Amino acid sequence: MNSKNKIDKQDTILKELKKYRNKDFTFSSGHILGSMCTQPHPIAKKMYMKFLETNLGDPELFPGTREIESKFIQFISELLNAPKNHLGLIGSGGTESNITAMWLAKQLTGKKEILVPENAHFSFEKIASLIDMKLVSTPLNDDYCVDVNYVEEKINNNTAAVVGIAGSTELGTIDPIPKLNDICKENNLFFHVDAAFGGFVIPFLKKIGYNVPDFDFKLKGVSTISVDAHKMGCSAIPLGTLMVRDKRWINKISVDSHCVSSDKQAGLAGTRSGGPVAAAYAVARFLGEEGYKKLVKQCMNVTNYAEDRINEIGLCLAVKPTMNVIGIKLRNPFKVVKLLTDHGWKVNEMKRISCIRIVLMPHVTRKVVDEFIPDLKKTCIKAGEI
Ligand code: 0PR
Repeated sequence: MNSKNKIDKQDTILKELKKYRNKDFTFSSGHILGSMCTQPHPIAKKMYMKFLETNLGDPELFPGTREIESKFIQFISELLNAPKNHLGLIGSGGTESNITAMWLAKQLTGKKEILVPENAHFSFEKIASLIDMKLVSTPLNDDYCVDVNYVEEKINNNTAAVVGIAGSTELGTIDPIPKLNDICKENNLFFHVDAAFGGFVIPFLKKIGYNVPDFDFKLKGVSTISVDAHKMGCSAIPLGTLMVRDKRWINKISVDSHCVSSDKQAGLAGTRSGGPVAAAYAVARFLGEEGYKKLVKQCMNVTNYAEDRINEIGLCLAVKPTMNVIGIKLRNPFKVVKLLTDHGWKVNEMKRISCIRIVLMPHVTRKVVDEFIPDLKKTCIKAGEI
């Protein structure tokens, strides 16, 4: 093929793909209101491209990228007050981190029951079937946080792990992690904190003066924590981190890796791109503590503004927001979601709690809220909600 033909062919393919891409919603439009992701920071986009060919599954080929990975893990370890002996595993997101954490708990304890709050992400359902563990669901209180009395009651000799959620998928609520920590310490249990969403919010909420509970390794009973940079870390998909308190535990989920340059490989993935890792590290370096504090503050201001506007039109929130997630209680959320989609807005239905969820990610500004509220009102009147 000559070069003119090559260019023509590329143009044709590009046009074809663009046609499909144009069917997508975009974060930049502001119309995605229900997603826990956002537009990647500009530096993330640049770095992702630069590291496209790197493979962290073969670290000797890419020692520089491996160093970036270590530096990013160091950043997360400081964010979460990890002890010196910690270890970080980078994967594709909260699902992979939760699977890995429960796999580790099963291997360390030889037991199979996981005490999981009713508000846990559905990734735990995958774990149950994938690695043959049994989920024991623990009920919530009126504040949509787990009832620790039930957790205590359900602990038994088969318990492999207790899970607490720091930033729930549906409402952004934080379970009473310090109390769960005490229970786990007392009973010598593996304690996993799912902070896939909250990990990049709670530390900064604390730093700007919000009264939120401790959720990290400062609590000595916390064994592992999931935190995702592709959510409030504002980096590119896919980037999840599982932080492990004691690096010696990792042998339990490692295998000999005969054909790549490392002796052993831990975790689920083999070949994995350094692109998202370079992107996440670049964002962390660029924003730093001050940048994330500013971002979280901005998201909370928009959340509080949206909360007032939603109340003004006569709708009720499931619970006062702890972070930048709002749940609006509705009789028929499915209908409202459908009508809002007709108006070009994407919000998510939270089936378990009869809500629609709005996540005030950085791309959701006050201006977006001002445009959304009249449509929400119209829609809810039509659906008979107000
Ligand atoms: N843990 C928690 C607390 C979560 O909220 C999520 C995802 C996960 C684990 C799983 O993370 P991954 O999806 O990265 O594996 N929560 C969002 C949800 O299910 C994910 C999401 C993101 C959904 C963007 C929609 C969307 O547009 O709602």
